[in-house]
Amino acid sequence: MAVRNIALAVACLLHAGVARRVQPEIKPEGESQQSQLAGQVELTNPVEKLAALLLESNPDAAWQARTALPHAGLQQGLAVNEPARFAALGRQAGSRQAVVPPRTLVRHQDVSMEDIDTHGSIMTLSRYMLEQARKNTDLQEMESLMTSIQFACKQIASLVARAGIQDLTGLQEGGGSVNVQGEEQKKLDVISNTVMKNALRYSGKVGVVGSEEEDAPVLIEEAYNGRYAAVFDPLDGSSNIDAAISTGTIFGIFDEGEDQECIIDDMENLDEAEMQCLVQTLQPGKSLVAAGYCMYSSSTILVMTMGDGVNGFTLDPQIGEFVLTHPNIKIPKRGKIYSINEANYFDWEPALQTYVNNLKAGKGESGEKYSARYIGSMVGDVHRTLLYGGIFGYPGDAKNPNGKLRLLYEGSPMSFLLEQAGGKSTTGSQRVMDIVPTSVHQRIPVFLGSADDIDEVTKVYKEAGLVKNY
Ligand code: AHM
Ligand code: MG
Repeated sequence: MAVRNIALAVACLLHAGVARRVQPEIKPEGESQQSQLAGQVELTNPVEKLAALLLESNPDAAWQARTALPHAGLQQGLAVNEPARFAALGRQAGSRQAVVPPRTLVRHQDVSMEDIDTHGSIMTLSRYMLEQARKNTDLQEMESLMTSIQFACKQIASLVARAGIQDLTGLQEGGGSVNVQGEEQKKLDVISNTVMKNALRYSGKVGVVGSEEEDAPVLIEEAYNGRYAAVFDPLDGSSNIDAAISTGTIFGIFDEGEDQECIIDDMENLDEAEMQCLVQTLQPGKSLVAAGYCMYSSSTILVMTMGDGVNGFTLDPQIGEFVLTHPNIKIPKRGKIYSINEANYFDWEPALQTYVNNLKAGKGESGEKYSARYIGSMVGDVHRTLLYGGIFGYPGDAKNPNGKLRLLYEGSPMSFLLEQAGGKSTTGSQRVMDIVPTSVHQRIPVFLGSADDIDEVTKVYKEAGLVKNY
């Protein structure tokens, strides 16, 4: 804790931008290190003096603080100041520096930051949204909405991380709590749903929400009502929770405008007409104005699109902010990984069996032998597919002709992201983004991934006559 406090104090002081830094000249070996500081470093600024005091009062903690500092600018600040400070303490500053090279911000490989001008500093999600809203005033309300969504993601990330400690693993009510789709709810399914719903409600920007854990769309009360409709899966892949494996929140945002209004007497007892009205507010994927996911894994990563490309932000636990780490994500045109639950193999169509067998044997279109990766958490599997390329699928089969994934809050938002990253998404015979939902929890088969991989599977379906419109 002490280390962390010093790290923060030093970071704040050096980041304040008022400390005048004088690069000390390291003299030849043998000369007194003490005299270097006395002769070469002026400490005129009170902030700089305070920083020096902090370093002198606990040098070991200060060294650890430096290694813990998250960002390049702060690292450099310390790097400039340290040699003289540690020289003053009779330490070998040079050798320490060699051990702890300044870190740089991790960025997604192969993409430039040209489109996103960070002016050399950290681009947080909040700042990114502010800048988007400044450029396009239509996005001002979206900015508020994203503030609420990122807050919910932070809360859920914290709950997921502490689930094993705080007795949040296992089934809701010890078992027997089943959602409208007949699935047993986990404790965290229910809590995450409440977190997400409240965040959206109090954003004041959402009129209706559709969630995997709600039987019917929920109308937000008038006091908070806003122009957007939000659909979400609060904790996708929650069957993995008890084993501390990746999970995620998926969200999609539709712009209903000011006109659409459903008059509901009693939310608990919707009649058919009220239900239809609410369902009509939910639209095909191509009408989404924003979509994304938060992945709770070794890092918490929020990946989103507002229809102009895909950006990924990693939660920096030291400052509690999502930081742009994956600007302008583009999925490779062709991958070498397939991600599918092969336990369903014997229920698949023969054409699909042959397609997967060919990938394994290196007899597909690319001629490459594919690897298999399957987490069983759509967010994790899609995130990897987005970064590495390949194909993720949950096809229909003999037991479940429409597959498992839900159109509104799984298929559509993920398809929007994939398409925005240069990939594709299909049921096998129909673009997922074109499908108009007929019910909130409608299931559809999904294949999504690299453009060439999706084209290949689409061809397989077409040649086998597996054409179906949803
Ligand atoms: P969930 O929303 O109930 O968690 O179910 C969706 C999940 C997806 O994350 C994942 O792709 C799929 O179910 C895995 O299903 P299976 O265990 O049948 O492979
Ligand atoms: Mg789900």
